[in-house]
Amino acid sequence: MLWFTEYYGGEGMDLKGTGLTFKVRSAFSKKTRYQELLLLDTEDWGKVLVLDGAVQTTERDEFIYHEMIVHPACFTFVRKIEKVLVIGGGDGGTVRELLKHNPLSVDMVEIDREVVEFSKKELPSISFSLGDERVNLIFGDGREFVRDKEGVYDLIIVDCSDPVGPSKVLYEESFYRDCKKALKDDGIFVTQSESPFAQRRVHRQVVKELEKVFKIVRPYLAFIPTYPSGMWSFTMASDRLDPLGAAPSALGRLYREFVEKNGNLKYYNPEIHYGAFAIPNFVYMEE
Ligand code: AG3
Repeated sequence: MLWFTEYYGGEGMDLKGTGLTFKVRSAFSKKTRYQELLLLDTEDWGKVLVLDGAVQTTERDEFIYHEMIVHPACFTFVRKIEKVLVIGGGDGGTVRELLKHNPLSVDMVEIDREVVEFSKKELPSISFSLGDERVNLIFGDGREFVRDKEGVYDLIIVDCSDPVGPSKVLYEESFYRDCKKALKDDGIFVTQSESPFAQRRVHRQVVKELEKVFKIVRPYLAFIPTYPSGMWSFTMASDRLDPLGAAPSALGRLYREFVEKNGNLKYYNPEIHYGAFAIPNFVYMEE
């Protein structure tokens, strides 16, 4: 019998002696140019994609992460979403959810081509939208890509791994500044912002850096069972649009129209939209 444990305790982790263990039917691993890629076929979670020892996505709970990194921002727009940029997101789950909002185009800049190719083959239920004609796949460095863009995007989503290895630069103030410049005036920026319980320092740092750059910064939560501690966060930032400013009646109407076209979502709904922004006291308390 084979078991895999993600051990918590690396850089940025406040938990030092805890892990999450999966019973594994089979495993495949490969070193790419950027990281170690591992695919597990597990008893409980379906296929699980692991990068450098950190669980990125599982077939059973990926819907939570991917719905929550996309829909709160998309339902904050009252106008049509035209151009979107995704940085990272190699498994394709973020693009799959984005396309439900019918943007004109999605540029996705992923550093590791092999993660995309591998996900296309092994995780089709997550990656199937990557072949859509509105999606422009760019293999390269997202940090570099945004540097010279100005006023292009309605929405930028950073779907990255922990701040170690290739993702480290995606947690810096200068990157957030370049993203703001790449956005239209009423654009929205969203990043995954780690676990407020297991990586509280990193989470707080993300929020602090974003507050230096954007007028409105709103961290929010989702429950993701296979990530460290299960308590996960995202942070939305904008100079103009506030997810809590959307009128419940208008948002409810948009949501009903959305569901008529796309069918029901599995996690996000209008109640979650407002509720997710409620943060427990300990997260921002001084020690
Ligand atoms: N990206 C965020 C994963 C972070 C998980 N961290 C960990 N297991 N230590 C997920 C990418 C999904 N598209």
